[in-house]
Amino acid sequence: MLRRLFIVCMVCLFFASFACVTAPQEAEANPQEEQKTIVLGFSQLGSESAWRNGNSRSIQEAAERYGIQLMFKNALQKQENQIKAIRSFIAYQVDVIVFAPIVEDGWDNVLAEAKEAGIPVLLCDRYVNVKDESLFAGFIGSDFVEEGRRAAQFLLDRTRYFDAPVRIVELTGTPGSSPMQGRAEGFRELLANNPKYEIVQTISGDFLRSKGKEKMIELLRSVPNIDVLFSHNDSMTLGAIEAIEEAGLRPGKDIIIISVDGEQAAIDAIRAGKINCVVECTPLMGDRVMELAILLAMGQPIPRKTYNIERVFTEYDDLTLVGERGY
Ligand code: GZL
Repeated sequence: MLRRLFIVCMVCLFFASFACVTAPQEAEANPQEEQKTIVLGFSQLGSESAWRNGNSRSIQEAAERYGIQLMFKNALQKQENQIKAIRSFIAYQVDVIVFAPIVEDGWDNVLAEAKEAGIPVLLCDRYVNVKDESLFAGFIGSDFVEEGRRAAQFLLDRTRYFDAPVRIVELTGTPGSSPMQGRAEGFRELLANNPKYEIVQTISGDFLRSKGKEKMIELLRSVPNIDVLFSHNDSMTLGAIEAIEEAGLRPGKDIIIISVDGEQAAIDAIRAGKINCVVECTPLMGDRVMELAILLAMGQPIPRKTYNIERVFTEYDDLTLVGERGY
């Protein structure tokens, strides 16, 4: 029996060697055969922040590096534009659809159309809330709940010796978006059992610098004795800092400021003593998006969730070690 098995293996090896010998000739026989280029449809939600613009650049530059044909559509903050873009990708029969959903709800129908068309979908940056999670192949981005926890942990450490109450105001991101919901949840989770901390007012700045300033002016007028600002992104934080200074207060000293993202201007503001902590949320995930998209185009499975590796920047760090942020 063993002898027969040995012979079978040798025969297979023999024919395999011919295959190896003929393969290059076969390849030369079809020099005209085009290497198929992957076509990727990307729906970007808008241009609301330095983070978003950095994310768009990262996607576009990575597609170039990976030789992927990119159809890039900017929805200018409107979900209906993202749905139209996804439908156009389906009509064009792209190989893969990637999108950053502006909010979590409202995607079931268009994702069912993509599934019907046999086009895999990768979520980039933000998550969706759909009945059937088979409508998308996976997600790459940040753990927003963990980002909220990291913000709260800094606050607990920074105000350990503060007397009660520590009065907090919160500038939140786009209502219904996964970063807004996750950051708020994680922040509250760590403060829940500590009555010293009061979230006195929470108001949406929609991730926009202009709205961050506008809402901080309102908070300064309506909320007495603010001790802490927790802001869901650096753009709103930078707007809020303007409002705090125009009110004659010192950001980072009279009001402790905790932000999220890690854009260059925010790191510079820590160095200037105007922000106390920035929880990193990187937009620079283009290469990893392309690698996942190539696997999907090849019909390969990908992880359901791929998280970016991120850190926390604080006023206690040696920020001379932090290079150019790239966004
Ligand atoms: C987070 C991302 C958020 C950023 C904001 O992954 O979706 O949107 O925190 C951006 O700066 O506008």
